[in-house]
Amino acid sequence: MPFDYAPAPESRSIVDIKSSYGLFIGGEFVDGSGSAFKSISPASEEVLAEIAEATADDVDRAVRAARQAHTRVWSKLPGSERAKYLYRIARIMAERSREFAVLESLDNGKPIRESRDVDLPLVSQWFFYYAGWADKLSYAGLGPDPRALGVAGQIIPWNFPIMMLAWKIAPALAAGNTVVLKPAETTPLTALLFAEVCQQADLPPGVVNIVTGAGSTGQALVDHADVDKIAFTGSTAVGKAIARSIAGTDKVATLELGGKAANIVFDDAPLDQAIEGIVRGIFFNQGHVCCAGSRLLVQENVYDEVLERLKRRMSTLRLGDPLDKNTDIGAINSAEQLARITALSDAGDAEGAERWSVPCDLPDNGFWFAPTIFTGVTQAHRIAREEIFGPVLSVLTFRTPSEAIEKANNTPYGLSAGVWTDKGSRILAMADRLRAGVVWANTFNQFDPASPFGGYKESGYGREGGKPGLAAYLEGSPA
Ligand code: TAP
Repeated sequence: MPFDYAPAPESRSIVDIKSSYGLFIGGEFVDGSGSAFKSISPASEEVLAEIAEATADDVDRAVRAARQAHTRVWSKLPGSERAKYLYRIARIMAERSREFAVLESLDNGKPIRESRDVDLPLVSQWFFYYAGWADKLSYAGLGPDPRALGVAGQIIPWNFPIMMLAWKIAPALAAGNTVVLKPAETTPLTALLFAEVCQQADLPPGVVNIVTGAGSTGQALVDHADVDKIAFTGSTAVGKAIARSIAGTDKVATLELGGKAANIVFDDAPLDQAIEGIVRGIFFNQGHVCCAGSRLLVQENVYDEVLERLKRRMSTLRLGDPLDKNTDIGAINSAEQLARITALSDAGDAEGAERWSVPCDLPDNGFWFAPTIFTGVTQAHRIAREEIFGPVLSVLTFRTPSEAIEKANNTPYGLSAGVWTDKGSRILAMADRLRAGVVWANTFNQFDPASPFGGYKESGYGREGGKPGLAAYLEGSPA
């Protein structure tokens, strides 16, 4: 039984949410020409702010501002000067991290424990890391005179709004590009607060531009003739549409798309740690994680023990107010995403898998889904093949390492995988045969700016993070 905890809400008074926000173009907030939309808190459905919608004309203004800033200012600065701005942003993000964490939890629904301890620390780490690269491009094996691509159009999803912004903007600026970034429609607020950070850091106007809106705003950015690169994170369907749109143009792209990762537990694994890793793998960020360990593969002879321990551990997860410091599971990001998770889970029932959910009370308002596992899942089930992007785990079994590999690789995706075993040699052998961009061993969902991240197959192409993440913003790079 979970302990009873008194509520421990983080105060939201540190955040000053304006009633309405414009677009950030050329260093200033300006009006949008489209119809304003609302951003709500998914935990309560409270309206947080009204947001301007950028039309194709507004996107054009932003791209022109970015081009001008690139030609006149940013491309002329030595790397050491660009680094100073990036270090400044990194420091401001660290100083204002509590404010950003509260705003992120309000707008996205994720627990403050995660936005405070994972997302925001990674944001400043990303800026610090790429600041360090900015003056070393010529000595890094990236060619004798590495040149920026120019203007990057960046489109990010709602699951890690400020973290995805940092993953995109830090390497682009370090490499000498200017950017136009479109946050997701449901989570624009931290990107707009970041625009204020750009002003605070005295970043030259036009180096970073933020255009808010829905898919059509993203499409206008993709279609703009003067954008040199598209960096996209989101669904495989939209990623494919973007690849089709830019085919035959000079634009380059990195696409970071969906996943259906296998988390493989061998019978010699340290089971206490493995249980923590399974929970972290699928219930972190409500399972709204492209590299989530959404397919658990357990060796048959430890299946009963793993299942029993997993259910016991899951029963201690606390679901509720994202701003409560005791909360493990926050709100689902939107009504649409909740409907998707519900529909796929219902398909699991209909196809004969067995559902078990943590017994817990769901709040009356907002969008919620109890942490759930399905057992008796076969590889043919939709819940074993399709990305659910929610707190739902499909459990399968295996007998031999070869069977584990075969099942793990039996997916159109190839973003990540996890291996839990006592044997180092087995870890290496498995990592060699798993078709996944990232393989975690005896851990899961660990991120580091120095470590490249990206997928195979329908999980996309190109890498973010590390030196490859920088090369993706330089001329002549393969991505
Ligand atoms: P997407 O529709 O792919 O959204 C990602 C970003 O692309 C958002 O900023 C979105 O804008 C924008 N966008 C939508 N249509 C576009 C278009 N035609 N051209 C250019 N940009 C466009 O993902 P979603 O709707 O947020 O989620 C759908 C599914 O995608 C989820 O269920 C999940 O399976 C998957 N997903 C994967 C990831 C990662 S990290 N791999 C992240 C999020 C979602 P709006 O948000 O404003 O529509």
